[in-house]
Amino acid sequence: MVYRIKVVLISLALLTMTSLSNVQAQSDERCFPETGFCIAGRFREYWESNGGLSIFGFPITPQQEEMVEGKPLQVQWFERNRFELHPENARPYDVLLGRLGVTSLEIDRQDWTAFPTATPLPECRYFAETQHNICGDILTYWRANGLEFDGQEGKTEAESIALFGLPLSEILTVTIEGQSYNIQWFERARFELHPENAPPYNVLLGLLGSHVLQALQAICIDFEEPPWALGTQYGDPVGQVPGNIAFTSGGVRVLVQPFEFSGGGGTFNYAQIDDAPISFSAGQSLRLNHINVEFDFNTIGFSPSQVSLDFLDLGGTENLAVNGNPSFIDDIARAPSLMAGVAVSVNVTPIPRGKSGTVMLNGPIQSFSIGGQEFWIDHVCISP
Ligand SMILES: [Ca+2]
Ligand SMILES: [Ca+2]
Ligand SMILES: [Ca+2]
Repeated sequence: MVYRIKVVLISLALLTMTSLSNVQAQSDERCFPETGFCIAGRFREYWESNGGLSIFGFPITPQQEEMVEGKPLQVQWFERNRFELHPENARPYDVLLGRLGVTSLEIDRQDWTAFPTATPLPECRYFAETQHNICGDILTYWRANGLEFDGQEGKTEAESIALFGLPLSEILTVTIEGQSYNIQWFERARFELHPENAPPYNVLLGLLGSHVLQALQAICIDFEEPPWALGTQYGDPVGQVPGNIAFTSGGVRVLVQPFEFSGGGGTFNYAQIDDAPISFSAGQSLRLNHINVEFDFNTIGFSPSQVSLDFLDLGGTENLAVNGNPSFIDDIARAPSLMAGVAVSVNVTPIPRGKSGTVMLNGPIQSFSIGGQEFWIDHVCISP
């Protein structure tokens, strides 16, 4: 996982350099100060003739070569989708869109085939292929937009399907960044209902391109073999002292540090690659037993704006520090919501004997450290 992501990061850096020289050669480019990227050539024509900003969003990368299913392709990412250039295909199939609804659900570890299916509802369009309806304002928006294939005014159903794909869910109520929304998943889009807005802004498309690109650029540390052997220890039992580097992964240096008690005083025991007694993430994890681990991002080549991790807490107290700003919290669930200018949110699921959950940090993060006693962490993901 880490290896693949490093390759993507390196290739993005190289391609950014290549594309700068390409940009100067393009005469038909249209640039967007909002993101600092430009569109040109066939991608510009496609973006402009098939819905533009509301459908695809701003460009968030240059046009660049990327490996797609083992083949080098010209690709450009937008806030809401990804364009691939296929010059071997006749128009309009020389530009293909990513299936970012499906990819986004995979990244969020949601199985769309497990969403509740439905029978046909009155005044809705029902797709037997996926057993879902499209209704109301979403149906109006879905029908009004599409890829312009036939040159005739208006959108045929085939044109709408080519742009959005088939529905993968009924309308679902979900929480996005603390707000509750009614949404519906399609193969290439997430429709969001905004009844507070006047049409056509009462239906908005989710920023799936941004979400998927951020996940691809993330460095995730999962504590799996290789390189981590079950039972590997760090800290006092292997002769390490506070400030020693336990390991480096994806350029992230991870140091061992003393655990501190709420009432003062500290201890320096051990961390261990472990099979947690209760499943909470996937595979092996890192057990923290009276020790802190500090993740240092000063050598990874970008400054993270988001860090997330899974945890299992079966007792004792926790420490959490962000950018060197410590908090000797009794319980990870009571972490302050703001630390050193970084928003901290902790999602908790009660389980027998304790709790599991996720910690999410959003803001400029140079480092963070975390520790506990009967405390495990896994799937530490660091995103630009
Ligand atoms: Ca048409
Ligand atoms: Ca793991
Ligand atoms: Ca605890």
